Amino acid sequence: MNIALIGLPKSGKTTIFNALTGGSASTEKYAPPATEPNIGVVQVPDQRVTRLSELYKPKKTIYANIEYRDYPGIFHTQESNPDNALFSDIKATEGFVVVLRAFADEELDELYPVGDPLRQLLAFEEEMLLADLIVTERRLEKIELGYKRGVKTAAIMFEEKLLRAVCEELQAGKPLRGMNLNPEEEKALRGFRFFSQKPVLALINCAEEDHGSMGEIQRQIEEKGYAAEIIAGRFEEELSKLDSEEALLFMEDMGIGESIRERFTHYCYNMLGYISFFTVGEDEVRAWTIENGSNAVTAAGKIHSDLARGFIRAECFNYDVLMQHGSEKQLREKGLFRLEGKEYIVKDGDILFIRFNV
Ligand SMILES: Nc1nc2c(ncn2[C@@H]2O[C@H](COP(=O)(O)OP(=O)(O)OP(=O)(O)O)[C@@H](O)[C@H]2O)c(=O)[nH]1
Ligand SMILES: [Mg+2]
Repeated sequence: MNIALIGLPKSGKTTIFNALTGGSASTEKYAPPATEPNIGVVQVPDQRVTRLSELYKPKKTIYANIEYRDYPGIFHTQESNPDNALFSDIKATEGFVVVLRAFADEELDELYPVGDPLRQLLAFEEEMLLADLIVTERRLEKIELGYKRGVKTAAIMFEEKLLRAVCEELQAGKPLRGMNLNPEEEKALRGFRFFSQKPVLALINCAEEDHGSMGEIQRQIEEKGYAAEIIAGRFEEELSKLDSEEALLFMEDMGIGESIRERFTHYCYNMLGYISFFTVGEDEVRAWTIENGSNAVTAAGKIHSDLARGFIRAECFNYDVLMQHGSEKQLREKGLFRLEGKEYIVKDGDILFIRFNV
């Protein structure tokens, strides 16, 4: 899973990235925009994997992980140029955490006057729409040119019609993630990796002392249809440098129940609609990530394409049931070890054994 931290300049992206990854990337106030993203991979904290590992005592325990990619402040500074190398990099990520500056800083307000968090988010979205529109219009021009040269297949005509609809949507100021697409249309658009099609979480980055009073701003953003969360970025960065007991005390003071890594894990899974399933055994206990609503074959394919190709059935039980009954042996005896076919929809916390034949 990979997630982009993006937003207008100096919104605190790198500060949050450091807090998340334990890194120490530069957050120099007057530094010009970086040219490369900071990249950090973070293990997804999951008690269930830890418990399963205690139970099965495998040689290897593998947690899921999330790659965070912290981009320099884009748009405004670099124009919405779709040829910008960073753009294609950003587009390859699965979801965007858009960091909004809600901490007061007179110098930054003067250098980068970005307005209140909701304005920042809308401005950012507008830039995404514009970048998508440029890509769409370019493609349409190419198609037109092809028509003139006699290239007019059914597939291209289908694409043209779809892109016209996309254009209309964008020109009306509507992000593409709200468009109702059938699977065929979805497939036709996938290659474009449109910005405004990505799932977005708005992250309100405020000063420590304002952490409890950002509710109204959060509500305004949610009213516009976005998921929104609040974070005190610099405070979190400082926390990440403390040992965990000390950090816990400060978190309690602030009324924060979970570490930034745990919270971000929920944010990212929710934003992307992902769930976890597990494989267990003597060799390895491992967490896997799939889209909620995926069937057993898709889950098998996550593990290895052979498992999907030769899928026969999944033997399965859920983590919670395992914990209730204590051991796999108990589950077998009580008939709770289920056999599931291809169409079975995998649930969060399922433990799967794939039977296959290739
Ligand atoms: N007061 C306060 N300052 C912050 C907070 N987060 C970031 N800053 C300051 O804002 C400035 C920019 O922070 P960065 O984390 O580098 O921001 P950025 O979004 O990565 O900046 P660019 O990558 O250049 O767009 C630094 O001087 C930070 O110390 C915060 O939560 N509170
Ligand atoms: Mg930065």
